[in-house]
Amino acid sequence: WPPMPDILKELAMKAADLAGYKDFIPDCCLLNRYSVGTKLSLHRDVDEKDTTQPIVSFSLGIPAEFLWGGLKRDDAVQTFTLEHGDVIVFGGADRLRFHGVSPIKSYHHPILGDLRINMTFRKAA
Ligand code: MD6
Ligand code: FE
Repeated sequence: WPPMPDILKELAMKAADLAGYKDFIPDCCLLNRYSVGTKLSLHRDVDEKDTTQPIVSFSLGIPAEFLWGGLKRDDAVQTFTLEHGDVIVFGGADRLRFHGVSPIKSYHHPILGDLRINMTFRKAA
């Protein structure tokens, strides 16, 4: 895989620092590309070795409804909108919550058109 651009890595570290995770140094970035109608089912991110490290998520382009559940799959789910430029730091007691993205609604974003991009920065190793 190509290296992470330094500017993105530094932004992710700055966001983590502001949220109280000052030692976060990501070693990978997962980029998901959503077209209208696509979704991400409820899941937990458990493949990283050290889940005391947060995940930093950047959303770009058209908005998405983020599903924020609990520690068990059947727990109630809250929803909120992620818009262009929104950043989530997912850590601490919330790091292992179930979460997902509802089917993306049709929308036109001035820069990305009909696309949403989400980038999650992680310490995987
Ligand atoms: C998304 N994000 O917003 C999907 N995972 O498209 C995630 O699955 C996610 O935003 C872990 C931590 C933050 C996230
Ligand atoms: Fe996730």
